[in-house]
Amino acid sequence: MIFHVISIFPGYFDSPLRQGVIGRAINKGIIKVNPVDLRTFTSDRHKTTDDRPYGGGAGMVMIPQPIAKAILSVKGERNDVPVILFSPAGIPFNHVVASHLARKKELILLCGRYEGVDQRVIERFVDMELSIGDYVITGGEPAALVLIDAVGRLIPGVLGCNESADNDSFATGILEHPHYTRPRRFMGMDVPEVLLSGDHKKIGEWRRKKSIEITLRRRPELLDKACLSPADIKLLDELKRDAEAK
Ligand code: 4H3
Repeated sequence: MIFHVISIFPGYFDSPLRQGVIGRAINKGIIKVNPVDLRTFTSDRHKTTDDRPYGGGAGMVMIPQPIAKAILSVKGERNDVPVILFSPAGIPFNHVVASHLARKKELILLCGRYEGVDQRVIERFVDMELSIGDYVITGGEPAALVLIDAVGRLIPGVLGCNESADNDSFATGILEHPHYTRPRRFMGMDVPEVLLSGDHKKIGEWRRKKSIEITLRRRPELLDKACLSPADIKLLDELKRDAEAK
């Protein structure tokens, strides 16, 4: 999979993409990130990418021509490379969106700066506006990194089989159970006994219970859409009853 990233700061992506699981996937050639320097598509000697907003007001707006040229140069003759813009006004980026995007062969990620990009670029070229959360950041670049990581790790071969995405929060529809490793006792706190028992049926049940418990407490709205077994629903009813009793 190829992520083309259009930005005025193409160097922004260098170090983060050399690290960890995603760095390894790039080295192995499973995914590729192609930073596209927006300034190479400008046509004045100052390499201008922004201008003052029509209608007045604070801040600058990204001018349309270099963005259009950059997108067209990446697309070439192809008509099937989705263009994604990061914006607080986008649809929420989540696991469902990530897993759809993980099926594409190439994506073009457009990173805005300043107040944003000229609306006509969005109308003509952008297929999807995505938001990574309800806050404003100074440019789309961190959002592009979030998308590359979240989508990249879903691509076959990126995670080893010991790090499979199948049990992730959101793949299962609920939050993950807590994790423990050595030492058995840390600052007076013991690892829950059941995890030392070697009884994998009991361990599985305990983890499922903890997952449902933490989801009920922190993100109850996730339970409405989660895929729950009859045993899960019984557990959930008990937890709700306990909570009311208190
Ligand atoms: C995306 C982009 C927040 C998000 C963003 C988000 C800067 C877009 C500028 C850049 C515009 C102002 N902020 N929540 N900021 O995903 O180009 O909106």
